[in-house]
Amino acid sequence: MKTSVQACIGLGANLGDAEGTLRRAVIALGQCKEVTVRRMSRCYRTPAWGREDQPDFINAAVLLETSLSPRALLDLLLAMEAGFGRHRIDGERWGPRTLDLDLLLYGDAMIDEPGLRVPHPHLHERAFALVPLLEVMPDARIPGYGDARDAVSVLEMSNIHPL
Ligand code: PH2
Ligand code: MG
Ligand code: MG
Repeated sequence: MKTSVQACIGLGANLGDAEGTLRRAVIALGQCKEVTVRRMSRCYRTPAWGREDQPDFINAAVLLETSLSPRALLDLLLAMEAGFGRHRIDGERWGPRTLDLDLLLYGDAMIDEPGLRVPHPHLHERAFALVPLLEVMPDARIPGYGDARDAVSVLEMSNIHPL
């Protein structure tokens, strides 16, 4: 039997039909034979973090099981972003996008390689990622940090609204 690992993906979008895009992206993920989607969180409206001169985001998270390596899963996520019309702009950080799929957690792995950092390096400071993550994985631990619940407890959450 192939070993499978639990991974968590954070989804975000703030261009076009953001909620529809997130839902279609989860369906597309589940159609990949190496991926089983176990749970999807609600979709949340969240204020833009990091760069505030852009529309609110819709964010969600999914818990999945996969036999893909972290690198292969990342490549799948990047290919899906492109398939949903995401055009990366050289040097642009935290800008508006049609779809962002971030690998938040991959089992209890800690990875720091070019283009691939797990847990996601900003996870513990982003309520828009932690709130949906905790919905699909209430006991989530962030390797190298601690409990996701502790991370979210010190963040502003009043502006994270389920749709
Ligand atoms: N993603 C970013 C930057 N800022 N803000 C919110 N609310 N949601 C996001 O998904 C998001 C963001 C970069 O990936
Ligand atoms: Mg992101
Ligand atoms: Mg990303």
